[in-house]
Amino acid sequence: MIEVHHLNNSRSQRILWLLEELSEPYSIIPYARDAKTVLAPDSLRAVHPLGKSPVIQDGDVVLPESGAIVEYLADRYGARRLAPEADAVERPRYLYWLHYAEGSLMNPVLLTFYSARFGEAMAPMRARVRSQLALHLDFIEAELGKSPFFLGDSLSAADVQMSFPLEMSAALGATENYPRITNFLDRIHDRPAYKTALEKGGRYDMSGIMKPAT
Ligand SMILES: N[C@@H](CCC(=O)N[C@@H](CS)C(=O)NCC(=O)O)C(=O)O
Repeated sequence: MIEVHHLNNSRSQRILWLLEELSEPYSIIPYARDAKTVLAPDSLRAVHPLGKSPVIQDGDVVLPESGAIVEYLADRYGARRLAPEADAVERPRYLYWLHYAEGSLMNPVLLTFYSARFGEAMAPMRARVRSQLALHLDFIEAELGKSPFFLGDSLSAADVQMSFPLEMSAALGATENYPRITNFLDRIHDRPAYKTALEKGGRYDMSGIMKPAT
């Protein structure tokens, strides 16, 4: 059975959600963030040297990096329900969103997060960081005007991958003027698979890690 090394309030929540959408059995190995530093416990380094979550173990395969995990699970267990075939016309757009989430969007999201956590030290960067995040959110808002999900009319693994940076943006108070992004988040949060993943994964509240560092 697939094992998910799951850190609370983290990117691994979307892996649980994906596995629920796929109806694929899995077990959760839980890890708790340090209350003060919000970093993962050292025990996660025994699974992978970076000690970050998510990591999955599927037989002999130990796979970190959520984009790689989402792509692997959707291809291997999705029976093409959540990922287009390699030669499908939608495949390039699918790959784009899959990689964009961590490769581009998380960059201004994380810098905004660090601005909130490490206030004064980040102050000189704040205006640039805000405008970069707005650039991305404007773009995503326009894209969601073309179709309700990132790939069209139904959910794909790209939506799962995009969920975390958008949830984090919402927790940072950055999505209030973006009705389509807000509606996208409302719709995914309403899905039975999402709700089941939340029940299994435990508390998922981004505001908990947004507090200024002391
Ligand atoms: N790009 C990686 C990022 C992994 C990552 O930074 N995970 C965070 C959780 S959201 C983590 O493990 N943080 C705890 C720490 O850095 O100690 C991915 O998408 O999997």
